[in-house]
Amino acid sequence: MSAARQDAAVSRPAFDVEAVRQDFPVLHQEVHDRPLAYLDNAASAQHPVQVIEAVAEYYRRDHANVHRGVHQLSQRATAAFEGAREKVQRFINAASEREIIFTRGTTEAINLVAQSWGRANLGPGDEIVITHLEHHANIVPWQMLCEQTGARLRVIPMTASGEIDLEAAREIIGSATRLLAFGHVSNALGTINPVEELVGLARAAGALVLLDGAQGVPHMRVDVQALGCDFYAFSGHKMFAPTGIGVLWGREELLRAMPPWQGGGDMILAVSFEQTTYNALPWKFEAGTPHIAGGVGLGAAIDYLERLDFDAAAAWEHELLVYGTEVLGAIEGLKIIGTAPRKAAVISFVLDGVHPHDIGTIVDHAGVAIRTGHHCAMPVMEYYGLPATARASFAFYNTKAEIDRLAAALRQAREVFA
Ligand code: 7TS
Repeated sequence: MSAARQDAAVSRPAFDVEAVRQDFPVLHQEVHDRPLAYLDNAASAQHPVQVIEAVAEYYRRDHANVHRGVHQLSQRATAAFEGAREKVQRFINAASEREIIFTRGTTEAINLVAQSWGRANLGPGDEIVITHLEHHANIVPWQMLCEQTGARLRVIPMTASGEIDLEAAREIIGSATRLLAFGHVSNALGTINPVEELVGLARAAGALVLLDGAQGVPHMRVDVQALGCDFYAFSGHKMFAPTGIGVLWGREELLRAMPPWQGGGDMILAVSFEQTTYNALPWKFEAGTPHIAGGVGLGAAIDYLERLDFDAAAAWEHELLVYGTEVLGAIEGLKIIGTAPRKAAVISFVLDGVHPHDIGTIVDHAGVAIRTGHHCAMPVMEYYGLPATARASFAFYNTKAEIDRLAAALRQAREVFA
């Protein structure tokens, strides 16, 4: 969220977190006889009852295969699934619903671009540029593509605060760069990356830009046209929708020119053994029966977010970040990893003398769910010389009391291992 937007949000009425929590049934339970504090939202967020009900209603009443039946149920399922596509289009301000490709998630969306656009367009002498901060989903598909095409992968280094080194970016992005791919927000550290500057560098070099938006969409309003990128990938399950559904947005003229990457039903207009004619956008990239209920759930999640005061929710998340940084930072022996000035509500940390996995187990016994490990960003861990970190990641339904409980459990962990 931009500073201006945050300022605007501050003047709004306070965010009613207790009311919002009532929408999320999963939060109201005990684990290990303690109330659950769910602080692992960067891995996967929870679902409001509105999403759960929309999916249940779809299965109770409307389920059939899409795009093929003239019967009532198939028509309803198609309307619900295609309706969700329109909601996504409006939510991210895409120019048309033809630009919204449903995928299994961010990972599949990035692989689609690598295998379709990449294989058709790259060869020896071409460079793909990523950054040191990437999730494995924005590293490995490009390594595979480089092996297949002879293109070269280059990596913009990071700085000690967990930011992309822009000086180095200026040197690395150049006339050989065909694609710059980077995360909107780092999942391991929470850094909000400088999209405008990086898009500017790529544009000046004549390169395309893919943004991995897995951690962007849940935390800030995304307008793909304003961002100026060419592809934007994200996952439903990090934005309160089901797993197994995600989105690749791409500029229509690019998608139109790209070959399909998987063949099968639904992605064709006509098939004979001599020749196949592919379907129009977006179905050209959606071979096989899609995750219809997931699409319905994603649409319901967007409806939910649009009814919520999203700016107030984002301001609350920011308040949680500031509070958590203060409270956790005050714990003796605790070091926060990732201290960029612009961060989403993610706090990665290590605790002197306690392995992150032990931290995870101890806080779990206090009812607090956090993630520990390399967060599928092994190069980031390697940069800091760490095998793993513990990571608390907040959603707008989290509270300061939950952060206090995490802090208390961490103090206890220190004592146990002292
Ligand atoms: N990119 C980023 C920035 C991510 O955070 C993740 C998942 C992905 C890509 C892959 O998304 P998927 O839905 O296709 O799996 N990140 C995490 C995480 O931080 N902890 O668990 C999954």
